Amino acid sequence: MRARGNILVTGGCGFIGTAFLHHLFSLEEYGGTVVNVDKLTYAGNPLNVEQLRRDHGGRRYHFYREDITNTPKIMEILEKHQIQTIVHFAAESHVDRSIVAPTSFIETNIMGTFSLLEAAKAVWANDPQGRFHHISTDEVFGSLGAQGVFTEKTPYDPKSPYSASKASSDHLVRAYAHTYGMNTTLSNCSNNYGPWQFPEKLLPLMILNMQHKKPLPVYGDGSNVRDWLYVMDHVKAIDLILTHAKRNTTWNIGGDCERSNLELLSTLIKVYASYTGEAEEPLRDLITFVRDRPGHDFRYAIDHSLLTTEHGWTPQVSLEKGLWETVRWYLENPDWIESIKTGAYKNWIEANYTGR
Ligand code: NAD
Ligand code: TDX
Repeated sequence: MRARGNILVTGGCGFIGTAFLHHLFSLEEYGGTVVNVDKLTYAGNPLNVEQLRRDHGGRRYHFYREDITNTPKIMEILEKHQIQTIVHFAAESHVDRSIVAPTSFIETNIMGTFSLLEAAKAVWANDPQGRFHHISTDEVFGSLGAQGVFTEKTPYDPKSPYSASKASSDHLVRAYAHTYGMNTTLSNCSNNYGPWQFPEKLLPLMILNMQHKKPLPVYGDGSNVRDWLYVMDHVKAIDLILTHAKRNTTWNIGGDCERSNLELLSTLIKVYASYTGEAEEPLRDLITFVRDRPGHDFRYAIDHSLLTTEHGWTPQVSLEKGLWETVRWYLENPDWIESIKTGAYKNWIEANYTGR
């Protein structure tokens, strides 16, 4: 087993980064230092990790409000905290935003990853153990028809500004391993869902709209297919890769849970109605078909058999159980939702984090 050592997490105030930080601090056998570097864009909410800050802040947990494109600052952090592992989540992550305003996707996803690689290359020049794990998406493989699956060998064919920027960052990571001998690993995962996801993404958006009896906007005819994975299953797979995978390897991670958007919504409505005790029919009546996303990828499907065969990982949380937990979390955390709606968490950031 490879020791994790001290870990730098980028984007730890976002959806999956938050889940990963909570996972790390739940591990009895891990006692290392964890540093969270996050620029706190609209998607980064420090309330997600406030409990970790209270319990471990200034000791095992450190936070820097910083842009990953700031190479000298990242080098300073890597040296100061003697980081042995980087887990790189930070990104612009929403496809719709990338269609409307792609610039920040190029800056963060491409230039930001380049900057991190440069910083790690410089600081780890004499340390072949330093591991750079890059978090990527199945969207780099493009769009499938009704048949077929993405394997680790599927050629890249990204279709949106988001997926093109992620594909570019994947290529940079592999190029740094090949050219400079850097110790890297990379994972391409399917659609995640669970607590802390910013409510621009399909599932939290639908849950909150159901709560307020607002229309449930389905793009096109709702036949597009995604493979859904509960976020805590994803972060366990990442940790397994950090601790067990050989250097310069790539891993697909998926949920064995392909659903069309309409099928997913139908299950969500069932779970939501059962949780709240409401009737399903009035919720179904909220479904509204809207203009399709431009260039909308039709289907993603992930073959994760390599990770299963080599390291025994499989998704543990069923869709029904995961959706139940997700509905529960969004309905039981109105303060979190309110902080986003009112922008109050941004004021809190300015009061607490500016200049630190
Ligand atoms: P998110 O949008 O919820 O969070 C992104 C985080 O990165 C935020 O906290 C934000 O403040 C931070 N960030 C953005 N730009 C930054 C910058 N320049 N410097 C420092 N921090 C910055 O995203 P997510 O859904 O948690 O996704 C995390 C990673 O996982 C991304 O790389 C994404 O491509 C990948 N991924 C996501 C999914 C999914 O379903 N959400 C699936 C597969 C892969
Ligand atoms: O209102 C909506 N209505 C709708 O029909 C929204 C927001 C989405 N959709 C559709 C589009 C997709 O087919 O639902 C599906 C899921 O949409 P998103 O939640 O926007 O996710 P997706 O575009 O599939 O990308 C997600 O998974 C892969 C993440 O946002 C990416 O960061 C990740 O890489």
